Amino acid sequence: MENKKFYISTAIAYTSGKPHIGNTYEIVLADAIARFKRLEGYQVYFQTGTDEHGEKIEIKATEEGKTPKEFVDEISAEIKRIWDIMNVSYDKFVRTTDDIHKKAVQKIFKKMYDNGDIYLGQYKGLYCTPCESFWTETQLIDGKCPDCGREVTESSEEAYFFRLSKYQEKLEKYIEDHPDFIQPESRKNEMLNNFIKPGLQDLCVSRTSFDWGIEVPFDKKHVVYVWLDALTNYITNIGYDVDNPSDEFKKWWPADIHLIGKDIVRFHSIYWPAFLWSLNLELPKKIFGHPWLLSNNDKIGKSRGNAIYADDLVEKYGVDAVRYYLLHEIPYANDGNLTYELLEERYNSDLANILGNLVNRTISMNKKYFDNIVVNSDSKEEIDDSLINTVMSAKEKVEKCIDELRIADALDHVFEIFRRCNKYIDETMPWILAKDENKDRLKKVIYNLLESIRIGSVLLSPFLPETSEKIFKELNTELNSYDSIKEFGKLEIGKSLNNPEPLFIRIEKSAN
Ligand code: ME8
Repeated sequence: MENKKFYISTAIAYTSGKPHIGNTYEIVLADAIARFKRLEGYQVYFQTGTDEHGEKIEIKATEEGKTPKEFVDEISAEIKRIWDIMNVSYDKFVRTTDDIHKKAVQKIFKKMYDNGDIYLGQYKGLYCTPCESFWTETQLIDGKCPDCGREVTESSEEAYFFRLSKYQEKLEKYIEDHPDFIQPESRKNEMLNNFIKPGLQDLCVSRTSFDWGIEVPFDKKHVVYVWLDALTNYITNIGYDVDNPSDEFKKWWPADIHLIGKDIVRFHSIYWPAFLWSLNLELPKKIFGHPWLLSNNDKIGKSRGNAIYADDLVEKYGVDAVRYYLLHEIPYANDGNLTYELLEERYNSDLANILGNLVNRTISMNKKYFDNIVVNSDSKEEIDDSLINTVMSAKEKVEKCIDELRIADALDHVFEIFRRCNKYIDETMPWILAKDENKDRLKKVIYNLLESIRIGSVLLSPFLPETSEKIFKELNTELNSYDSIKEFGKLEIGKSLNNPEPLFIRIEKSAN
């Protein structure tokens, strides 16, 4: 297990503005997976970052009276700040304006030109500036850009083209032979039926109409198309070099998962495989196009004015409450919804009631009955087995859900432990045991609860790391590894617990 590696990446966010809660969802989702894999003992490499070139950014910078570099420096720093606020454990935060990336992209472009996959031609088409995409007449919807619904303009320019058409059959076969390559399945079918099977045209991979991009090394009036620039981030930043790929590259590539939003599956499952084949490289193992987060059931847009930002939510509710909502409320394949009201409902019902109360009540009872010392006894009843069964079967269920990328379900299985504990308190009624001076039974019941909370907190740690940390501190234990939850009953007897502190204080009424 020690040598097993796991490379997970997110999309690199456009530095066109502050990331909204939808963009933030992706990074938190990736973080939970990365943390879980680390907990399981994998060597993990988790890469994220920013996508900084293109006409749209050049225009925005000019509007703000800044150079493109000044502009992207600010926004990239802001994106990183938000990822950090969300407690995201990335290993590398990459930028497409980094020298190492730019040089590697130039070499990649040259290699594709030398091997005949890139050639010079003439581009005529309908161009959508905000999306940086050329469209054909048939792709338009009501004469407008099919992605954003805005006007497109007729454009013609000398351009380099990538022979995408050459890879059509290979791609179709690959996707059909590797049913797990694109997930969820609905996205795979969409790619095959709507895009690949109808035919792939060669792709325009250079622009001359603006400057803010990576120069084509042998023809300086061209800059490299942003998607060729952006997609290669997954290899350039782990040391890919066309002549001499580094050991780091050999170690990590192919990536295990590219986690991206549903809108950019097309770029990752069509362009990216073809680019990689052109370089004679393996494909990533999986591309997962997650659904979107809506705000009040409407698409969130940086430009729509309905954006909710993670830092505002964290300030109000705390980082783990926001992580919980994002991880729990967005289903595997359908869009999720966010409102302040829903968030507060979840906060109160799950975090304050089910988890917070349980921990507080249990540690308080231990304080009251046993002076904060962990005790145990030989008492044993059927009800104990039922609790222990639920607790001990959770791990396998969580693992399976994580592997299937069903993160919301995984988190639900963790909460099954806490729910079962609450039920166990109702069933065993420790206060009656105390009143009846049934000390042996009381010791067992409280011990079982403390140990179940510890095991639950280990499984919870990839999702809500800060909360788990607090619980371990209250339990005064360092038993937080995956190994430590293989058996029930490891929590050390005789130790003194710390005083309980409320983990989540109920929200009475929203000010929003
Ligand atoms: O697409 N809910 O960058 P980006 C969930 N630079 N996810 C959302 C979302 C929402 N409401 N809105 C956007 C780009 N996303 C490119 C990527 S990768 C080589 C280049 C997701 O800043 C979106 O699907 O527009 C994408 O995966 C990520 O946020 C960044 O979006």
